[in-house]
Amino acid sequence: MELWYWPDLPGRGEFIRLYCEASEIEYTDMAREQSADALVEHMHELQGRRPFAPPYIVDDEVVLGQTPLILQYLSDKHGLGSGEMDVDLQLFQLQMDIADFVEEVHSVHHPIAHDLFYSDQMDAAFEKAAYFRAQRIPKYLIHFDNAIASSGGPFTLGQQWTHVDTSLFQLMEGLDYAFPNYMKAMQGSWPHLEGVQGIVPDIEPLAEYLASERRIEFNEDGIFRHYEELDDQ
Ligand SMILES: N[C@@H](CCC(=O)N[C@@H](CS)C(=O)NCC(=O)O)C(=O)O
Repeated sequence: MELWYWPDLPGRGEFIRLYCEASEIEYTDMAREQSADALVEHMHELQGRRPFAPPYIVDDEVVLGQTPLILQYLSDKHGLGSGEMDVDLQLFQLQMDIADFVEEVHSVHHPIAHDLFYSDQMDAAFEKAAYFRAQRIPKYLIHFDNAIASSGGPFTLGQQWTHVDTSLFQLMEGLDYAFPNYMKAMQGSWPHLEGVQGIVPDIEPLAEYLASERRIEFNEDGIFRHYEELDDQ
């Protein structure tokens, strides 16, 4: 399977990488093997009902974008779901909630336009960040915490981890990176989620990946960016 994503940032691609690594699904990280230019060229070559933006996968005849959909597809294909349609759809629903939240995280440092630099929209970002920390982070994290609690934990499906758990791990890591003061002050507010964050790295193949050079560190080109002025002061 080919994974196409920007080579120098974790971004949305990392949600796919983590799940593949944890589940030992083989993939080639195409733009990391080739280049960002190769990704742009490859996207241009895709025709018709093509993905709007990376990440996307090419798996024989299947060409799919949208992070939640890719994860659901991989889970179904490899028999890694719950085995019950209603539960798998709820996992997909949670994955879409995560995607919505990820978009909001991005819009904190890019509140006006995707194509402008952060430095061109800092004032609006400062205002947006205060609202985001006060209202949106708690609203989403309590929602995810409740989802885990309802299964009895430690994962979203009790003893069985799924793509939702690897994604929640990445989400929490990203928030810790972007808003360290806020996350420290709020520690203990979402204990089940913090539990998932602590336990996901113990999934064996994942531990190896996380310690490897293949794991891309968070940086200021990605979705989770650390700008001191956007964190609690
Ligand atoms: N909803 C999509 C969003 C995809 C997306 O926005 N990808 C970013 C990179 S993380 C991109 O390259 N966007 C280009 C654009 O929006 O013009 C998903 O969850 O995968």
